[in-house]
This record gives sequence, structure tokens and C-alpha cells, in this order.
Amino acid sequence: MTWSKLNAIIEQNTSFLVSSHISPDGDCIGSQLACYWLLAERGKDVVVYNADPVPRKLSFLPGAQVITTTFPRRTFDVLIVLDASNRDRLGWDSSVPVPSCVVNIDHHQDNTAFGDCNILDSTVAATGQILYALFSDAGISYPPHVAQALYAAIMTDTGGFRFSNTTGTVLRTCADLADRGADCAEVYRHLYASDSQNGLTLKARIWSTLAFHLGGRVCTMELPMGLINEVGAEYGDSEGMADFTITAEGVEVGMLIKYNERETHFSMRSTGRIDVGSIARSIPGGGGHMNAAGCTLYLPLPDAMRRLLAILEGTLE
Ligand SMILES: [Mn+2]
Repeated sequence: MTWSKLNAIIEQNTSFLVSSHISPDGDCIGSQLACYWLLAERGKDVVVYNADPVPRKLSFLPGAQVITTTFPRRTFDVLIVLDASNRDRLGWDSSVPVPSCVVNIDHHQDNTAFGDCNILDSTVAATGQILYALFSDAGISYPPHVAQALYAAIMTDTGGFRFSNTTGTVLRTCADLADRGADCAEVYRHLYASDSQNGLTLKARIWSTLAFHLGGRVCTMELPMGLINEVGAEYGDSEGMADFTITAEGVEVGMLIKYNERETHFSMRSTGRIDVGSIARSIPGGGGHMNAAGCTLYLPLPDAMRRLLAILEGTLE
């Protein structure tokens, strides 16, 4: 049903723009590469554009070089948005004209169904898993590098098969992707064991800001945005640090706080009892999942911290 709708859009159109959210992660890039392959295979004219570049550790995925950060000033028949809960997440200038047909494929629970064709499933771990299911339903066989891209997508969003979204379906999907040629050890090495020296230095500086609040139930780490340039690291080098904020005993909510003089961004994590998605949504522009969410306050760090800790204090009661 869903596949036939998407398939009809693919058949009836010629040019496709494929995009994903700002600060793209493995689910964005892996899903985009699988989508690119599907369209290119059918002889379609495809441009894959993201507002932010492919993180260094994901650039090993075959085909990653097709993803551009130069906005294509031309028209397309169809825009396919992957892994973004709303249009603003694309980080595009709002004056940019959007193709008349928008396909929205995503697994975020707060997706606004902004597409003309919405393929949404918040029960799955990753957008890559939705694409896997679409390919399976359609009986499409794909080469090992596409299996590898989908595997990287799912591995990223399950935190390397460690989060509570690591279901039997996830493992069966990934077992099948391995059978289809995904190199699991290679993906692991690139995603989790390939820091640059500057990237590891950045992590050390972030670790040095570790602090506990509200009787040890909240843990924070901080990243002043200027630090990335200062140590010669890349934005993506801080990825995964938010996950460490909930590893200490007794902590219920963890936050990696990125800030400059004007704004403060919170990447929140929960060990399960507190719904950080609803906390994030209580702040304009915020959103995410129950266990992982983000929001931005347009305040300097001390004021933003006070605001967020006050909200958390009420929630933790
Ligand atoms: Mn995702």
C-alpha cells in the first residue's frame, strides 16, 4: 500500500531532491544513500542536498560524495525528506521554493505529516528501517553498499544496538542486511572507533565540564561552540557525547549543552522514566523522542540552565 503510493510517485516523475535534517547523523546519510540508489537505479535525475556536510566518520559510506551542501538553484518534481519531523528541521532558507510534491519518510513520534505522501512509523528505530521495509515489501534486491548504508542508519539510531529501541525486528533486519553484504565490523569501526586526534581532544574538553544537579538526578556536560574551532575539531566530533550524560548511577536525565553568547541548545537524554520529548516540545522549536530530544533557548548559558533545571525539577518530583 505504502510502497505502491511511493512507487507511483517515482514512476510519474523525473527529477528528485532528497534532503534530511541539519547536523545529519548516520540515519540521515544512510537513508539518503539508499534512497539515492533506488532513484538513480531507475534512471531518475537525483540531487541529494543537506544544509550541513556529511560528518567525517560517515564519509566512508560508498556514494557519500554525491551529497552536496550547495543548494541546487533549480526546480525538481519531487522533494523527498528523510528523518526530519518537520520542514524547519531541513535548515533551509524559508524563501526557497519547494517542489509541489513532497514525500516525508520518518520515524519521529512528533512528525507533523507535512508531506503530500507521508510514510511515517514511530514504532521503528530508524528511518533506514522504514526504507528496508519498503524495499522488502517491493521485493527489491540491492547491492552490498546499500545494505551497508541501511545498516549504518539503524546502528546509529540504536546507539550501536544498545538503546531500548533495539528490538528483535532491529536485529533481524540487521542480520538480513549483513547477509546482503553489510560489513558490520567496518561500520562499527568508522562509527565508534575512529576519532581524529582533534576530535578526541574535543571530547576530553567536554568531559571536563561534567556536573551533577538536582540531587544527582540530572547530569550535564557543556560544549561552548567556539571550542570546536579552537581545538581544530568538527561539529560531528561531539556526536554521541550526550549519550554519556545518562550513564552515571542515579541520573534520570542527561544533557549535552551547546552554547554561544546568544543561544543555548540542550541535547537531552532520559533513562526511561522522564519523557524528555515532551519537555523539549514545551519549548518552541523543540522536539524529539521520549528518550532523546533537543531544544534551544535564546538565552545565555546561565539563564538557560536555570530555566531548564526549573522545568526538570518540576518533572522529577
Ligand atoms: Mn533517525
